[in-house]
Amino acid sequence: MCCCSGMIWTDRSFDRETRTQYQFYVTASNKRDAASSATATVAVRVLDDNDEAPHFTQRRYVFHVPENRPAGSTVGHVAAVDRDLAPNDRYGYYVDAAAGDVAAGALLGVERRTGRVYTRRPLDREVAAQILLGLTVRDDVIATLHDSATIVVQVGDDNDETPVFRFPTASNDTAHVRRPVFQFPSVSNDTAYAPADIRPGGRVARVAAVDADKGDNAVLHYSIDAGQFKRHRQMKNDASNDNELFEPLLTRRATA
Ligand SMILES: [Ca+2]
Ligand SMILES: [Ca+2]
Ligand SMILES: [Ca+2]
Ligand SMILES: [Ca+2]
Repeated sequence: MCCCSGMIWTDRSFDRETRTQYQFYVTASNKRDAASSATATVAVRVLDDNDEAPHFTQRRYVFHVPENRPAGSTVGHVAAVDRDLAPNDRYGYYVDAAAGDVAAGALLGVERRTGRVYTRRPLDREVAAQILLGLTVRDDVIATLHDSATIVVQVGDDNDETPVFRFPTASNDTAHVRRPVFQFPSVSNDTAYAPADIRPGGRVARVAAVDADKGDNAVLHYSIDAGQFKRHRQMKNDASNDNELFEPLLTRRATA
């Protein structure tokens, strides 16, 4: 403070987000009569400048959503904080195409004002069980004031995959019993073989199917289609018959 002019100046910059007001006393006294003086209070209020970037409340958000939900379904919400005063505290959320998975922007979106993360199309767990999406939050006026975060979306399984047979297949659906052949059942890509002298209860062939779903949705149950079975000969125990005893014994059916 200049003792002659009364001018007050500062020797440092203010930061409104650190301190919004300063208060101090000033005294004016007669140069020739020090006893003649007056005191006043000076308050300095710091005005806001848009110098704060919005910051996400988390660096990484993890959301869980079932597959096959319709487009527009809510996945979760993100949030950010800008310490400036209005209107310097306004910001928007955007998908960062340069971060996250390549196709993530086609699957997920974010509402600019609310931070609601939503699906752009039904998700398919069998295509992508986890999706990484990059997000940016940016000051409405000063684009260099921004922050970024990663969204991890775990896609829950729906029982939407049907079992697929590996054996038998459409072009290969026969189990043969012949003699003389192997002494134990075996499975190849062409035919399942079993010994001709097999007894009731003996193992003839093994069918196999796979299901692309997860957990209980992929547990398979095998059954014989009784209607098809009846149209074919029953298995014989006569070892002298070296022809095929039955074909096809097994018709395809697996459920999950
Ligand atoms: Ca500020
Ligand atoms: Ca700001
Ligand atoms: Ca599924
Ligand atoms: Ca399934």
